[in-house]
Amino acid sequence: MSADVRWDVVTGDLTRCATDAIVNAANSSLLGGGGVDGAIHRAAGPRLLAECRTLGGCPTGEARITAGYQLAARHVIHTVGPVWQGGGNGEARLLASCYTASLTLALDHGLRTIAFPAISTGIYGYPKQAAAAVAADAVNQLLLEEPGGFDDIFFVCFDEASAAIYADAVQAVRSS
Ligand code: AR6
Repeated sequence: MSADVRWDVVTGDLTRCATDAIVNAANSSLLGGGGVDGAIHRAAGPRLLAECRTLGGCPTGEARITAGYQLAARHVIHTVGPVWQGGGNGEARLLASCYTASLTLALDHGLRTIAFPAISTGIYGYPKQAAAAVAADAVNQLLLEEPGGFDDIFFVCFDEASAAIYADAVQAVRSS
């Protein structure tokens, strides 16, 4: 991993992160939903939905960018995680792609501080330990390819138990 980037796992509310971008665990309509998606739309205000309507949706594993409107974050990167179906339907590849596509979009826009939620681990049912391992590996790979591309990357978990799982996964790739 590049020594230049700070990569931390924190417990808290993603909608309060004052980063260049927060990543939304959206659905393929990009028109809002429950979980962190609903919280982001509530905090950003109705102009976020208006911009999302112009995007025409987003396939699973890809990412799209909007402004952050009333959020502390300047931008929202919307990505669509896979629904957990037991692991045999390309879930890991698609989840890794969410992280890679989000960071690539951030790089394209010169965004250097990015906060991620635990994509797919809520309503979409992805087991947290498996999701954390995929997330950490995908971010680590991208950081190896783009050293110096970012200042801060945060994994923001809603509860301490999830944060411990993501922290273990980050530690595992850091020490590998
Ligand atoms: N800050 C940080 N993490 C949060 C927050 C928050 N404010 N709120 C929830 N989480 P989910 P998914 C955590 O369900 O599984 C929506 O309806 C939560 O504890 O938000 O990718 C979309 O429109 C969990 O660990 O996203 C899609 O239809 C993690 O965020 C669907 O849900 C992700 O949970 C996407 O499901």
